[in-house]
This record gives sequence, C-alpha cells and structure tokens, in this order.
Amino acid sequence: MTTFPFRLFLQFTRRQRRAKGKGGKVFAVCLLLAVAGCVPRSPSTARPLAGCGSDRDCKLDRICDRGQCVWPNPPGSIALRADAGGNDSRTDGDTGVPLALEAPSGALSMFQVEPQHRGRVSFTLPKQAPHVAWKYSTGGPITSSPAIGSDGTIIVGSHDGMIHVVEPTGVLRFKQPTGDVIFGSPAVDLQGNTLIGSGDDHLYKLDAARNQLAWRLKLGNCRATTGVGPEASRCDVDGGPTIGSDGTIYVGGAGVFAISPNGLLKWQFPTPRRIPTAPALHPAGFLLAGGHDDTLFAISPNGQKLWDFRAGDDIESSAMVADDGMIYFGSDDQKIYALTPTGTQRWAFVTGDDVRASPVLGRNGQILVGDFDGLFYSIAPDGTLAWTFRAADRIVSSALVDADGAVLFGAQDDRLYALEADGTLRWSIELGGDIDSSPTLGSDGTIYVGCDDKNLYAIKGE
Ligand SMILES: [Ca+2]
Ligand SMILES: [Ca+2]
Ligand SMILES: [Ca+2]
Repeated sequence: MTTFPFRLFLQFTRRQRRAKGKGGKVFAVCLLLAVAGCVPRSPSTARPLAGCGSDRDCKLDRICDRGQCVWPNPPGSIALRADAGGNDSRTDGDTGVPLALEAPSGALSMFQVEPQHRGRVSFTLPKQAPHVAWKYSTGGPITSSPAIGSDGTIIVGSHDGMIHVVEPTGVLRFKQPTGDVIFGSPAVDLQGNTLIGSGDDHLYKLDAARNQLAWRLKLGNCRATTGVGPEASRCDVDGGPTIGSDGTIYVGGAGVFAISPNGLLKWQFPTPRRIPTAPALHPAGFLLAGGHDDTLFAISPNGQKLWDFRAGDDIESSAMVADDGMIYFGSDDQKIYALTPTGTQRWAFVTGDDVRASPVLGRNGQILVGDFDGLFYSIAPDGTLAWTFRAADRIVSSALVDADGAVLFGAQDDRLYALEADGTLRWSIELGGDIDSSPTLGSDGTIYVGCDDKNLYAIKGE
C-alpha cells in the first residue's frame, strides 16, 4: 500500500467516480496494482502522448479519454496505462498505441521468459552453427522448457516424473521425484526457488538454498490423480507457473489457481475442462488462460471472470500479450487469434493444422509461432502474413526471440532452428529426437533445450 504512488490512486478513484457504479474499493486497488505492478517509469523516458478529440481519432477499439487514446477497461481491471496523467507512458508516434506496457515479473525465469510470454531475451544467439557442449540424460522424454536458476543451474521436468536441477557443467545437483509425468515448465522466483507442476496434480516448490522440497500443494479434486485417462489427467498441473510481481503463483490445471509464495491457495477459478496453458498476465491487471473447453478466459486478480472468448477447438497455446496490450494465442481449430484487451476479435489467421505452440513477439511486433503443419509463421500486427519458414515435421516448441530479433525453436524433425529476423535460416542443429521443449538462452549465449531422446542439451557457439 505504501509502495505505489498516491498519484495513481487518485487517478484511479477519479476514474472510478466517473464510471458510475463501479465503486473504487481501496483493497481492490491494492490487489490490482499488486498483480499489474504498475510502477511508473521514470519521467526521463517520457514522450508526449498522441492526442485525440473523439473516439474516431483512435485506432482499433480504443476510446478517447481526456484527450488520450486508451483501451476501454474491462470491469474489475485497472486502467491499461499505468498513469492516465501521461508523464510516465510512451506511445508509438504512428499509432498512438502505448508502448512497452509491462507486467513486472516476480521471477528470474519462466515459460516464455516473463508474465506476458513475449519470449524475448536480451542475450544473443550464436551467429554460426553451434555444437553440443553437453547432454544430461533423464529417464524420460523432456517436453518441459528449461529454466535457469540464480546461480546458473538449469532446471527441467521430465516424463520420468523427476524435477532435475543440473549444474552449468551438465552434472546433476539434485533431483526431486514427483508422482507422475511432468509436462509443465519450471519457473524460478526472485529468491531462486523453483516452482513446477506435475501430472500427479501437485504444484512443487524447491528450496534453492537447501536443494530440497520446500512444499507441494495438491490442486483440484480428481479421485484418480496419476496415470492415463480423462479423470487421471483432468487435474494435471501443466500450465505455467506464471509468477506475478507480488510473488503470487498462477497455474493452470483443473481451472486456474492463484497460490501464495508459502503454498497457500488464494483462489481457484474452476473450468469445466483442463487448462494446460501457462496463464499470462495482462498489464491492465488481469490474467489470461485458455484450455480444453475451447475458451480463453480473462480473470480478475481475485479470481472472477471478466470475459471469455470462444475458439473452435482446444486451446493448448498459451496467450501472449504484446507491447500494445493486444492478445494472441493459437488453437486446435487451426487459427491464430488476435484479441483486444476487452476480448474483441481483431483477426484470426488460418494455418494448415493445429496450433499447439505459443506465439512470441518479434522485435518489429510480428507474431511468431510454429504449427503442426510444419510451418513457422511470422504475422504482422494487422493479421497479414510476413513470412513462413518450413521445417520437415510438426512444430510444437514455442520460440525464443534474441536481442537482435533472431528466432530459435525446435521441431519434430529433430532439429533446432535459428532464423534471422527476416525468416531466413541462420543455422540448424540435429538432436536425437523430437524437440517439443521450448529453448532457453543463457546470458553467455548457451542454449538449453529438452528432447524426446530424454536428454537436456547445452548448445554453444564458438
Ligand atoms: Ca493427474
Ligand atoms: Ca475441447
Ligand atoms: Ca522426430
């Protein structure tokens, strides 16, 4: 309460008074700000906002509010811009769309880097074809995407049911057994502790300092927790975790769950069918998660539905929130969707097969995602195709975007591909099986990725 600027609070309450009947409650503001973490950027980075006289001056579905184009707020969320006064927001000079809205991370590492899942890292990929520095063998295929710990350890889940914590040299530091196959990816919180879900319906937290289990928490009420079959998999904890700036852990399973850092359930947003995707945090103060009832849900920070959007089939692709607040995800209905922050469809791009990978954001704002049809797509923000790159088999792996805009992803043709920002091949390297895991990039340019051949790979340039 004392850490967020009073100015923001005043603006929020003014806004709430104008929007009759919404009733600004202090605790709600605190909650919302805790999730959105809307800390204003320093005035030194400020640029003037694009002005407007009426809604007609604003592109997309935005409205004109006190001379500025803004996204209308879903009920229960806060203003999309952290500061309606304008001295800490930046907008794109051409579109007036606010730039670089951030949902500050509560983690060092998580699926697709940060809570908006844009997949962009500040390090650079090897310029030349790299080599395998080491491989670490687990007892099962690895579809989990590795996370990097505060001391350079690499953490990954395996279908052997173990959470493996591996030294930067490729030797085991410690492993934690779980009761079933692990499909989900680890997140590492700001204290260096690991959070990961398992097919045994539990969320696990590993204590980094002690190399041991801190706690585990059962999520959902499935009678059969392990093994195969609809009831055994209905409560699998596969989606996320995503960690908010206040340390709250959000995971998908038998719905969406919010859990405190000490392992207490804050709330559950129940869904008819499973949520296998990592929840995304929208900077406007809400969560996004899709699942097997073909629906993307927008959920308030206290677990209430704000809106939902129905796709044509299962959603296994985690939502990504772009810098301007637009929302992107794929579905088994063979489409990539673009939604506004209020859940209105802007466009749907038709691919040739299921979209299981999660989109990431290119350095020029392109939406980048691979597909079961073997193509890797780059789509412009207006929904038109920029380029494609063809792999020789399905793509399930979500991509990573480096500091220069180069793109890295795996495919079921057993190759890891590095593309230039324009879609031309930089290099590829063949591993020992399908690469469905999404690669992670270390600060020294080392790539870590899991493979169906049961190995965690470290891949280095010259
Ligand atoms: Ca299960
Ligand atoms: Ca379905
Ligand atoms: Ca293969």
